[in-house]
Amino acid sequence: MSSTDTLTTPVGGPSLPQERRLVTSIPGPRSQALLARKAAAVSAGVGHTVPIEAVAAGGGVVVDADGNSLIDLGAGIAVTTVGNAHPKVVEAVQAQVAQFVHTCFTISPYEGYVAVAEALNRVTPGDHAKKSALFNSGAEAVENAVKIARKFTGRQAVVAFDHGYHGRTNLTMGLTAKTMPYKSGFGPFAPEIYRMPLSYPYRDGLTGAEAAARAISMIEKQIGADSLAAIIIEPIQGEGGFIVPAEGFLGALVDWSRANGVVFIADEIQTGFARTGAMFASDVFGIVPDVITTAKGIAGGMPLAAVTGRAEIMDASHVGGLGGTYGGNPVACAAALATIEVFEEEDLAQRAVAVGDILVRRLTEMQQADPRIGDVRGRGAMVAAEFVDPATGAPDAALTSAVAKACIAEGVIVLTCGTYGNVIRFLPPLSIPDELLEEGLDVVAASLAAH
Ligand code: PLZ
Repeated sequence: MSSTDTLTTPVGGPSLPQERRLVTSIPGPRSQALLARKAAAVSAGVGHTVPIEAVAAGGGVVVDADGNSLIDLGAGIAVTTVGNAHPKVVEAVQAQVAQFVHTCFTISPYEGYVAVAEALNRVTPGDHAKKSALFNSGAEAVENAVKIARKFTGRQAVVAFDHGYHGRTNLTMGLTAKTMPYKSGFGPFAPEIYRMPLSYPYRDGLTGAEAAARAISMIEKQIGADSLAAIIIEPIQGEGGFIVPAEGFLGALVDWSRANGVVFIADEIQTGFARTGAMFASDVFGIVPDVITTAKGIAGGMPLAAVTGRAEIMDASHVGGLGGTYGGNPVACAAALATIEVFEEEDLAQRAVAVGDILVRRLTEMQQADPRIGDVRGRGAMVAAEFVDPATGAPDAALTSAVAKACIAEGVIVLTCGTYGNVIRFLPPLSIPDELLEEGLDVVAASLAAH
């Protein structure tokens, strides 16, 4: 018997009441029962942030099995940007499921995959000829972007950055900077990965040009452009702490890459699809990457990822060199086509700007009242607060975690991030009503004041 049998079946999507509602403490009894089963059945390595049994979600809320309705300021880590169970996505998925669910695109091609590739080639930055390939997860897209860049250049080295996050597979663990929890004990890691210092204005005090010159000088000294296949970087570091590089940093890296035949890969898996107030963060910074990796927001919650890049780079791989059983699954493609339509029809990039204005205004007010917020930063609806000891500027991970836990106990889902674990990030679904966002931020302010 499922734990929701005696509850009214919850209605998903935006028709859910848009309210914070606590009818039990969190976790309530039904959620506790599921978490006990989880502990017994699911690998201990798979953690969870919010101790609930989710049964419905939409607009700006996640509803649990006990009847609690939590304000969602995390969108499943920047995935349900158009909103959970968006009606157009649901309709497209249902229609595709009824038609066919799988052929394997590399066995019998179908239209949805090609249409998603066409859409990606159109909406990604730059007006050069582009091609795409589809995969299942962000990490898989990153792996393939590196394969593609190596094949195209005939070179092997890859540069990643401090605070970077690119996934949990072997190659992407190697690209990811932070050891706990992502890498510790899981090595050995892939060779020919070199890590360079980032631009982190709050902590390094460098201009973008200075930070880029530092990284480029190290690349030239330690690797040499003629050995370097690709530079991979998130335009704004996500898991690493929502770090916005100083003006000019990314542009200088792109220019250097282009002058040296190095493929510049923008990992827009977290920043992509309207999150930062433009379709892609590269647009916000005025850069045109050679290759871009996307996932998360691309398909309204269905698993899909992509590599999109200059046609000559994407065509360098031999036939059969790229693929996978499920990559570009028809149901995920149908969801992506509906999602991309929603982004454009509802002008969600503008909505991200409006959500970002609320986030920055409220967090800046909190910062003025409390010097333990050292920095408020972000672009669009990708905004974070960094918590520090005001006397020394040292990261305060304990405060960060206590505030985040208190928010969740009060029915507001917030996520933390950062190399030092001292950042609370805000990346709500863009379908969240303004009043609910404001109420969520009231809870954040109260939680901070109480600690
Ligand atoms: N690149 C920039 O943000 C995924 C990771 C959550 P997958 N970020 C969330 C966790 O703890 O596993 C991410 C990202 C960037 C790559 C990835 C990897 O995407 O779809 O999780 O493989």
